[in-house]
Amino acid sequence: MPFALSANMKMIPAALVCAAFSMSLSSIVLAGQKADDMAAMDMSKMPSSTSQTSYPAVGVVKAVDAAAGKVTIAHEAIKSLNWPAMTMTFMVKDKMMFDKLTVGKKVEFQVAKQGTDYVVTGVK
Ligand SMILES: [Cu+2]
Repeated sequence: MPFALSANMKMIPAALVCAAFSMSLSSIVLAGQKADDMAAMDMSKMPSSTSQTSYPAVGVVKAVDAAAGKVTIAHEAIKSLNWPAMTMTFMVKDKMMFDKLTVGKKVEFQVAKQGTDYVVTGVK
């Protein structure tokens, strides 16, 4: 079935060309709107399929609580998240990362949103 779907998708531009010669302008606009709806549907699927997106960040480790799996980092602005620079506490995904999270150290790290929490998913 996926093959049949992709075959149909490839045929749409050809159909639109035919429509341009043989159909009214309103039919072409309608076809365009259908294409927009499909694009919007694809967009709405993105948050769930990319919920593990990691955002790169840089900051200085301020405090470590390995037992609780948390680290406090004074991070620089994270443009991809629209965050200003601030000091905040993150959950740490893998306790192995505490090897690299030393108080006072400047680290490059990755942040991902998990539920309502922001989690450090990687440290360089
Ligand atoms: Cu922050």
